[in-house]
Amino acid sequence: MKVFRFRTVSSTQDAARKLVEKGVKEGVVVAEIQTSGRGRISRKWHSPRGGLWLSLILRPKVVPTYCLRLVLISGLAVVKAIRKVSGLNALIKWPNDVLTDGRKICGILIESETVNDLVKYVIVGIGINVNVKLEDLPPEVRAEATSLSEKLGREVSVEEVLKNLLKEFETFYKLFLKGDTGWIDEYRKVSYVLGKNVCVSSEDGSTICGSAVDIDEYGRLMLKLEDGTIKRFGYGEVTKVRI
Ligand code: BT5
Repeated sequence: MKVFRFRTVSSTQDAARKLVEKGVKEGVVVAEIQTSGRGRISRKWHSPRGGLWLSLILRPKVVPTYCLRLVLISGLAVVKAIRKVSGLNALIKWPNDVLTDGRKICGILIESETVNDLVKYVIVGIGINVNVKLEDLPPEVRAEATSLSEKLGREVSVEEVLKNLLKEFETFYKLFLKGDTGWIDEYRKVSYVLGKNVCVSSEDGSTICGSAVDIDEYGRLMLKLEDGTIKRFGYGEVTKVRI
């Protein structure tokens, strides 16, 4: 994948979109600093120097339902890359956070455009706190976040993380394009939520709690509710996790 490098951008998502408009088919945008990094539903993603801030430009010929799988394979690629370069026990908090020791070390954001029910392009944004100093994050974020350098007590090569991440991603992306869901087994093993009692908050403000029993073939989180019924979530935020 071709790498487009920038020092400072508003958001690598915006830079990627501009490249898409110029006709770039596939590639990865990497920046050292983002001045307006974003998370889901207009949340801020703090992106000081030291992090790996990137956006993948992809053009899979799929229906939008499959985009959730892309979020999940991206998380899996991040987990494998982090484990490889640091040995840390990274886990995925469905759908888009990667945690170490319960603290957020990476967030993933997917943005796409659809034409006639087919995805025209997808931009997968991945932010990893590689050498981010926690004092460079606002206090309320710092309390729940960590970075590789913070955990290891030494700096880690951002390039090394990038190289491993792209390698892992390409392997899973090939499976994704073939419709092969063999990666789900691997995903289950590194899930932070499966087997636990969790609550999922949705954008409409509702929160539903239950036991996280599995991930289905579309990447949806399956909760077993108190009355025994199974509810599937394609979107949402896991707010409470109890063993
Ligand atoms: C996410 O949203 O976690 C998606 C983050 C995606 C960031 C990447 S960086 C490259 C690309 N370009 C962008 O502009 N974005 C993508 P969400 O699940 O909504 O979580 C957002 C929340 O994470 C915030 O409200 C904070 O609480 C927390 N947060 C913000 N910055 C953080 C950081 N650097 N480390 C850990 N947590 C952070």
